[in-house]
Amino acid sequence: MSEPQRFIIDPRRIRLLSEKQDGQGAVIYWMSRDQRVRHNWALLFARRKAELMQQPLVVLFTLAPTFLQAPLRHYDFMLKGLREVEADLNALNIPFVLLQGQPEREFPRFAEQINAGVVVTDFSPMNISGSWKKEVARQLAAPLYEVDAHNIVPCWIASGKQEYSARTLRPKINALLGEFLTNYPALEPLPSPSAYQPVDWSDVYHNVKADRNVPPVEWLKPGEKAANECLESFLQSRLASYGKERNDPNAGATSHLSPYLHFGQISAQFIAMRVSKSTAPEADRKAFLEELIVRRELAENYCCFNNHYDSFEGIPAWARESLKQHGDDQRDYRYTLEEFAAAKTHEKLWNAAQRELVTTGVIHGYMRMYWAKKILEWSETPEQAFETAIILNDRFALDGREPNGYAGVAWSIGGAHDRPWFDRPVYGKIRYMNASGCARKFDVNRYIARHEGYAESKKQQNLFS
Ligand code: FO1
Repeated sequence: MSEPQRFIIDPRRIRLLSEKQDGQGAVIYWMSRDQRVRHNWALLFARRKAELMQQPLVVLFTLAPTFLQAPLRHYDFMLKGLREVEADLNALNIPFVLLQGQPEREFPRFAEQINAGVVVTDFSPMNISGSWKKEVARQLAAPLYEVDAHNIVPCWIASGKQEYSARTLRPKINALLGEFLTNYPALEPLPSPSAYQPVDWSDVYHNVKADRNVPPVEWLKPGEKAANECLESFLQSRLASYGKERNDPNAGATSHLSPYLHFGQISAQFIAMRVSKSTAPEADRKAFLEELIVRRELAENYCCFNNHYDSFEGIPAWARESLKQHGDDQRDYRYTLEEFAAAKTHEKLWNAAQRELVTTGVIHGYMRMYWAKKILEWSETPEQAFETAIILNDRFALDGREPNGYAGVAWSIGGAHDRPWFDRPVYGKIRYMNASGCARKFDVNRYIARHEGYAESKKQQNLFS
């Protein structure tokens, strides 16, 4: 095809992280956040670069020995997904290399070995990802391009600053959706297979040091193929009731897509395209797209423009002040991290939510807010509550270590993206939630019964090795 007809990637989706010129050498796609082959703008850009420069293309993943204390549950889900990535890439004659060790050390060494001319990576607003890239960009002879393959409207295009709430970000997103919510071009195969060795996966599994006390979940199959099957089943049987049932944890109305989104095993843009074209009622599609696009990009914005997204000091000043004023209020109950983790509070509803999190690796969106607010109410200090909620969410939730989780805790405990409410003990001006509020929304006894069995059926394993 002639040049003008060939697909182009919107240049606003790409930013250069180092002031270096493209060199004459291999193109590397350093895959990190978007661990998929289809619908991946970073991979499409790297493929395009390789074609324009007539250079080889290599996809590379750097497996850190530990990653923010992620346990086996997460490494298992991720590694099974990466095995599929390797197979799907090889079917396109695109080599996949997995480097084990600290990325900022191993990656530059590899790039030099193969004389990389250009390096492309995918966008993440996480601090750990930012520090890896800063160090790698400094060492590389080749330029480091970052492509936002995770968001529909690129994070830095949607807004150049931390947004106050969904109300202020929504119009900025909606004004640009028409330009960015598009179909993807196909990923062209390379003309011939490469000489790279396949990954030795048994060696990789042997070297992973992740904590085995949080075992893999059985109910959700990892990988790009399973992610797409999960999307199709959601479109067929759950989207049409999403609007009214999404706040009922008993309804099973959720998409189950957040673990796949966290590991980038499916594209939010592809999901949005499928939902927009589905025959489900307008109200249900709108409700789901609000969560998938506006709420998710609000969380990306929070992490991108607030370095303290994972701590109490990142929350709005009005909330910090208000919570500090109530720091000495009488707490009716106080629990330690271990008691929270073992679901050993006085309240059955909260314990059921914690058991859902520990056993299934997901916690229903509505319950996650309630769950976090009670940690605020029953912790010694708001700072300790914030830390406890982050530790528990990142340890057990399959979509932990993700902007949605950090922004969710910051909203529940720290009033981020929310407004001040009338003052009350312990909470100060933070919005209050209680069990009777839940009971008005759904059958709490049914929810409790569904998650009762956990504590008895399994011996209380040590949840913190
Ligand atoms: N990304 C990587 O590039 N290398 C890893 O070793 C890695 C481990 C990992 C473990 C648990 C988890 O939840 C995510 C993990 N990720 C890893 C993915 C990570 O979330 C993204 O790749 C970004 O780096 C940060 O958003």
